[in-house]
Amino acid sequence: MERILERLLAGETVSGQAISAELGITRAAVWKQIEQLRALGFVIESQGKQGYRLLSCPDSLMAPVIARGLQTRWAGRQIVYLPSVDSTNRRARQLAAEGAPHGTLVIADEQTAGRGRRGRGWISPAGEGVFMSLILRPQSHPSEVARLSMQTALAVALSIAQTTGLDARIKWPNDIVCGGRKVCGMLLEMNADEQEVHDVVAGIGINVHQTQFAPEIAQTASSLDLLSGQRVCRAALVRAFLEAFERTEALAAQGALMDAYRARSATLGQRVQVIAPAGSFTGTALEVTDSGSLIVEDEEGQRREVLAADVSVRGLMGYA
Ligand code: BT5
Repeated sequence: MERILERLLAGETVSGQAISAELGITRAAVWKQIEQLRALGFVIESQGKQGYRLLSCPDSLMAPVIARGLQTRWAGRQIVYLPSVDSTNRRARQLAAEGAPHGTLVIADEQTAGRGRRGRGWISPAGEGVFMSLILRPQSHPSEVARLSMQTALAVALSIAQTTGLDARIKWPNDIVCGGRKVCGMLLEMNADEQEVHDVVAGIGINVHQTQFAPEIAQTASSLDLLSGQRVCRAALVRAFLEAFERTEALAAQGALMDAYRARSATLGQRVQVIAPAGSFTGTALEVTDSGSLIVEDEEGQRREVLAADVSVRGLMGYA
């Protein structure tokens, strides 16, 4: 179906006969796939002998729709689209273990067991969000992987801002907030030994079309449609993310990543409450270190290093 869609997206009228010859399938099979695309919301005109022509696309995440006009060198050059999956991170880790190349994107319309950090879940209703995992094969030592987490967060914030006009900000360590609400969570998982990183899977869940939320997140979550007052195109958002990710790599190479990150941070420079198993304290968030931890100056003027794994950080003005 993706091959036919690719041909139709090229904008030409394609004859059933040409497709059947090209793909080595019968004309009846071509017709069946055209019907399947129509059932997914693609409006396809039949022009008798001349063939088929695509008139309009639904809000689809199928690979050829995302790939149309994508301006990247490596990010998302291979896209694995799944209508439904348990977790794109789990699937991406499997594909990475099987040798999937750097930049492969795994994306789904629905997750049945979306994962958050530390055994928490990510609510992933069908057709309402973007659930994706980017496979990265960095040439770096495990200690440098924190940089990828900053790059991912910055790229998501930039792509949301570009696509919707919203002031998307990074809430350390792994959320994107708009208007004080969580619209995105990220989960980076790494496969490494002491010397070498084999691969990193950057998992990203973005709330796009939701108008209702489960009670446990109703006070903290929102969606891009609700906040922007427009229907956001998911494929355009994904393209913007992939393009922004490559830009963040250039920023990192120029030593300019931290400044760009700081400019998009909801946390740095703010008064925060650090909630840790060893006790809570309030202070001012000063910086994120190269290893990804947060430096907070407490009430006594002491600089304290806060590791992402152990704590929850809340702004004093509510969730963000
Ligand atoms: C995260 O964890 O925020 C990371 C979420 C990563 C999800 C992506 S989707 C694609 C990829 N494949 C996966 O399986 N995962 C990644 P954490 O900081 O632990 O936050 C989880 C908490 O956020 C939950 O316990 C809920 O309270 C809340 N939550 C769950 N679903 C949400 C949603 N859709 N919107 C806002 N908050 C949500």
